[in-house]
Amino acid sequence: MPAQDRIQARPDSYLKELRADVRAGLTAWPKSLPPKYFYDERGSELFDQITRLPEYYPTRAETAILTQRAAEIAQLSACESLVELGSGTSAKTGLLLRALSSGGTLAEFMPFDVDPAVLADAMQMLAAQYPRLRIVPFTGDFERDLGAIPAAAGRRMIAFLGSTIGNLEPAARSGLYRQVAAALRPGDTFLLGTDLVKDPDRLRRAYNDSAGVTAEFNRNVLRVINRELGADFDVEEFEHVAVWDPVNEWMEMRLRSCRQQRVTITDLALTVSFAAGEQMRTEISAKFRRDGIRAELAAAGFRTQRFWTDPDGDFGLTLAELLRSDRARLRVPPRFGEAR
Ligand code: AVJ
Repeated sequence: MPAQDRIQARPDSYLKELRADVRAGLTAWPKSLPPKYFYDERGSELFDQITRLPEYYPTRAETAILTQRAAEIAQLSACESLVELGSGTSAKTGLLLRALSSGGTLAEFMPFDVDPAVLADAMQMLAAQYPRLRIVPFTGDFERDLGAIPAAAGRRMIAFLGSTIGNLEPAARSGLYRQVAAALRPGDTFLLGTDLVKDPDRLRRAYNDSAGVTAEFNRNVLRVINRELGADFDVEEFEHVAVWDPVNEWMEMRLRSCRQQRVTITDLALTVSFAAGEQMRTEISAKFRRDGIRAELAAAGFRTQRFWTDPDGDFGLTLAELLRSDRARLRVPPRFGEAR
């Protein structure tokens, strides 16, 4: 058996942050809730179902790119350590792991996810499939806990697939890229999956499927709050809404209150009112353009090495190399004679 350490990043920080986020979101106007709280066991299962819906193309498109490019990615990154952010069930990871393992360089895999249950499942599967790989699951919030990832001995690649980056607004995205850069050394690589701007009708269908799975997924955040914070959301009294914002170029999921209602969140000693028809934002899912991705990454010190899409041009996968050292990123002038 390989050494399989389990790192738990501040385990009760989840509840503490949930309380703070829910209080902030429900007392603001307009109300909002962060998307990361969709993913309890049921939420992760619902998302898994979403990835198989006919309308939800991103997972299939990204898988197609990875299938075609895995060997090239392995060769270009030549990494010994792979960190996957928001790894979920690690389904797509299999493609990368196979390519990186047969390339012979990979020694360590760190799946990083908010949901420990999903990690435990993935762990079991991967440990059986890759007996020589050191698997170190990491429960945490990728917006906050990347600093806790131990440094790698050799070359590292951080993968952030599925366009989960699109859940963040531009300022938060650049914060994340900087954290990713800080967990890498120059020459290390960042593999980023991004859904691309396309026909709004297709986007709206992808986020409002005919089987109603996305609606259940959206409402699941209310179930999580009911259970974790002793709230009494009447889940059926909130309706799923998905809108395309053409200015920000992102899809927005909202929950619309079907009637005037009051909700009590016992653990917060908080009661909030919803007007009939009031909409609360639960997720943004930004859609990207090639040049925008390149520019965002460049601002954090990355040089785009490759940009691939699926044959339909629906989804983008970028492999970028970290150029600048910490010293340069922190705007510390180089010492005399030091290369920049
Ligand atoms: C897992 C964040 C990439 O934004 O498309 C799916 C989540 N939301 N359907 C996305 C989601 C609605 C998904 N991500």
